[in-house]
Order: sequence, then structure tokens, then C-alpha cells
Amino acid sequence: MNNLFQSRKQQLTEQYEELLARRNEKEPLGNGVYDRYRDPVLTAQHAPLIWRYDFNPATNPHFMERLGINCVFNPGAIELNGKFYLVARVEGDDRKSFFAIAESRSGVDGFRFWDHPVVMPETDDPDVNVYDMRLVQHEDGWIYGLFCTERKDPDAPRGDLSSAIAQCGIARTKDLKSWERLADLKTGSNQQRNVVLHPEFIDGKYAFYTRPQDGFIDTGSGGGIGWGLSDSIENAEVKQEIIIDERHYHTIKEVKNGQGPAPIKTDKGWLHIAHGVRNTAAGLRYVLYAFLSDLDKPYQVTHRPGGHFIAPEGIERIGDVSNVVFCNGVIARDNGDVYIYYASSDTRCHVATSTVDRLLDYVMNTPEDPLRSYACVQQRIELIDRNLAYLK
Ligand code: M1P
Repeated sequence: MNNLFQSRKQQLTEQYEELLARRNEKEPLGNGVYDRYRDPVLTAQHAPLIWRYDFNPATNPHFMERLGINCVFNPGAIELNGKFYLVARVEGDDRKSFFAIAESRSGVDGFRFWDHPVVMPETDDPDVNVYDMRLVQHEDGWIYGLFCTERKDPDAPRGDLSSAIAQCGIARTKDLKSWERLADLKTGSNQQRNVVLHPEFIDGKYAFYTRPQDGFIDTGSGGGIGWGLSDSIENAEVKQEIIIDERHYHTIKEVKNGQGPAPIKTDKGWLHIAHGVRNTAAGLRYVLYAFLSDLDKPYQVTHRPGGHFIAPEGIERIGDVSNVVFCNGVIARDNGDVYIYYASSDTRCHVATSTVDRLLDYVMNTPEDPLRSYACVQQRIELIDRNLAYLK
């Protein structure tokens, strides 16, 4: 075995194991709503070396990377038997995404990918790209993974190699290892991304959060977080969609929005994390926001705290698609702790921790966006005056 091969293999292996052994640390103080952490929980560097390198010195004398990984982001999340599992969107250097499971005992560090990525069966109409899985433990006993399946738009004009059709793929599993692919969700919309399965039956039916839109990127006249019911999950079809959380002019969700992970059930209602998008001279800016909906009627929003819940900070602002935070995975533990997995700039995955109590306090006591500068000043003056009176 040559020296170069041996020394590169050894150094890269040591570097990899160091990365996985690194303990994460909570950032000091924070905003009281949640705590951020110093390090991302998953990055492209967390992809196992056996996914990237040929370990045979005869066929790879330079110990050269053969199949690079570009980024690891937008993970779905689930807790099983006390362990934290992320189903990450792993994107190869060839721009195709696939799913892979990483597990950790702490939920904030030590995430290690399984040796093999998820083998997601295809339907009769093969996916070109799959991404952003929302994992949900449904009361029917299955773990479902809903994800975006993207295919070239067959009606795109000749020469347009970008237009695509996004729809919702559905698969189910009991162990995260073997997956049964079901038919893609049918709705009345040309495009569906950010579709999420509600964890409980509503009126005896499967309930979906949707995001109908006209174009692949543009919402057009569509958009907003939708809601609809389906009799079946094997051949899921939402015949009627209502919009439960609309876009709004001059807000953080002016251009588009989408449900994040499946909502968390609390005694005060369903706690939702979503993303909102606005346009800027520097391109789209994605932030997270939160809201609460009625326990019996999850399609009725009861509390809408104004503004963003998490926005990109520091290094999070930079990546393949800069100025983006996106969340499609959350774990709420029985003890009330909440782990919010979010990705930054379509590049890496982070965690923020909170509790159900803190998040309920946030959604129920943060005032709504009053939608006009004058009204915002009034809102802030009320807070200032209450404080001044209290501090006297
Ligand atoms: O690039 C930012 C995000 O863009 C899409 O989200 P949306 O459908 O709301 O525009 C998704 O492709 C998502 O994966 C990505 O992070």
C-alpha cells in the first residue's frame, strides 16, 4: 500500500472521528424563547468517508474523493426508543438529493449517519429529485415520510431545462430502514411542496397541510398553508383545500410560506413551526415563524405571534442558497423538551432547544403583527409604558 494513500486515509479518518466526537455547546443567554448551539449538528463533512472515497488502494492510489457530498440540510426528525433520528436531505456534488438517517443519543451532537442511505422506492413515474422529508408517527401505527418529489415539467418550452413539477411523495416505514412507497398525493394544484401529514385522524380521515401554488418557484395566485382531508393514505387525494394561514403584504411571509414539521400536540392546541419568505434586492429571505391552532380543529389558527421566530444569524446567512433558514423536523419529548432542527442556507443542519411551556408562552403572549408602522410603534409604546410603570 503506498504512503500517500495510507497517510491521507488516516488523516481524513481521524479528522472525521474528531468531528463526530466534538461536543456541542449552548450559546449563552439567547432570547429566552429557545437556545441556539455553537456548532451545526450535521454538515457535508458528517457524510461517512465510505460514501465518498474508494478505500481500495489498487483502484484509488491517491485516496481521492470519488463521489463528493455538497451539503446536508432540511432534516425530518423523530425520536424512537429514546434516540434522536434525523432523515437528512443529502445532496451529492451532482445536485441530486437523497435521504439518509443519522442518529444521536443527545440530540445536539454526535449525529452519525448509518452506513447506507435510504433506498426510497420509486413510483411508475420516477422522481428526478427528492427532498425535505417530514416524518410523522401517525396514530394508525405507521411512521410516514412525506417529501417533495420533483420531475421535469413536460410542458416546459424547448430549451427550458429548469421548469419542474413538484408534488408530494408519500412513503411509510416501521423502522426507518425499509420503506413502502405509496402513490403521490393528488390535489387540484399544479405544484405542491411542504406537504405535511397531521399525526391524528380528523373526522376519521387523513389530514394534510398543503401548499398549493401556480409555479415551481412562484406562488402566483396560490400559496398559503392549505389543509385538506383524504379517505385513504394508500391513494391519498385531497379534493378540497382550504387556506388556513395566508400570505400577507409587507410581512415575513409576503412571497410564500409553508408548514414546517407536523405540529406538536399540547394542552393549549397544536403548536406549529412554519417558514415565511419575502423578497429583497439580494434575493429571497426565508425565516421561521410559529403559530398555534385549535386542538379539535387544527385548521383554525388561534394565535399568530408577529414576526420571525428564527432568522438566519452569522454563518447561517451564508451557503448555497444564502439568507435561508428552513425547518421540517422537530422532536417534542415526553418531559416537555423540544428540539427544533433547522437548516441554514440550504447547506447545513442546526438545532435549537426549548420547551413546550416556553413555546406556548411565546405563541400565546407575543403580539400579532399589526401590519402598519404606526400601529407597530403603538404596540411598542404600550410595552415601554407598562415597563416604565412597573419599574417605578
Ligand atoms: O431554497 C430555500 C428552500 O426553497 C424551497 O422552499 P419553498 O418551497 O418554500 O420555496 C425548498 O426547495 C426548500 O428545500 C429550500 O430549502
